[in-house]
Amino acid sequence: MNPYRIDFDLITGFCKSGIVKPVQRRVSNMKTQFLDEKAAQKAIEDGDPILYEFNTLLNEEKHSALAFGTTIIYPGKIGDEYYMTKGHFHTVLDTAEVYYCLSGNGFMMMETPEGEVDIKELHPGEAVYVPGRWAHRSINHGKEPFVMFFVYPADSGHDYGTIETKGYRKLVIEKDGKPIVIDNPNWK
Ligand code: M6P
Ligand code: ZN
Repeated sequence: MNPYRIDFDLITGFCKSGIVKPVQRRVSNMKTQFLDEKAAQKAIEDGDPILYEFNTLLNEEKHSALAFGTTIIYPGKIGDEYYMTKGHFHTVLDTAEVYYCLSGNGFMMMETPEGEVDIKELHPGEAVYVPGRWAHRSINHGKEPFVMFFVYPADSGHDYGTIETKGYRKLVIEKDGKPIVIDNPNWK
């Protein structure tokens, strides 16, 4: 392809020129992922809020290319659990990803198939390197949208099935006004 230029806002993460349209994910798109399924059902009935949006600014989808874009996770909770992304492994498991926090703050929750778990908090100006083999989910425990720029090898692919079936080993919930990490009682 030819060299390519695209704009995005450094605070909101959206493409101001409108060339790229965001993809939105709502509670109904990941109902079974929340600990409190009744609270998830109620949120769906009460208007099915958008949990997060992402802008794929480019995905050339060929080996040796890069895909990049922005993710916006809104503030809020389902029960005591913060709004978060579905999370995924890469289909080509050993492919990495970089996330750079533009605004807001939140966590990157990561785990390997072998059961190692790591969580990194991100503030504006901080980046996290997610090595190959680590599943990754973004969680907004703040009061503002949590906005990140991401880049990964374009042929990595998204494996959602593993997380949908097994869940994450750890969850982040709010207790006494603060985020805490707990074992996921529904993990299979
Ligand atoms: C990040 C990137 C995207 C991903 C998006 C939404 O921005 O990793 O590739 O699609 O998050 O997360 P998920 O795919 O887990 O819903
Ligand atoms: Zn990824």
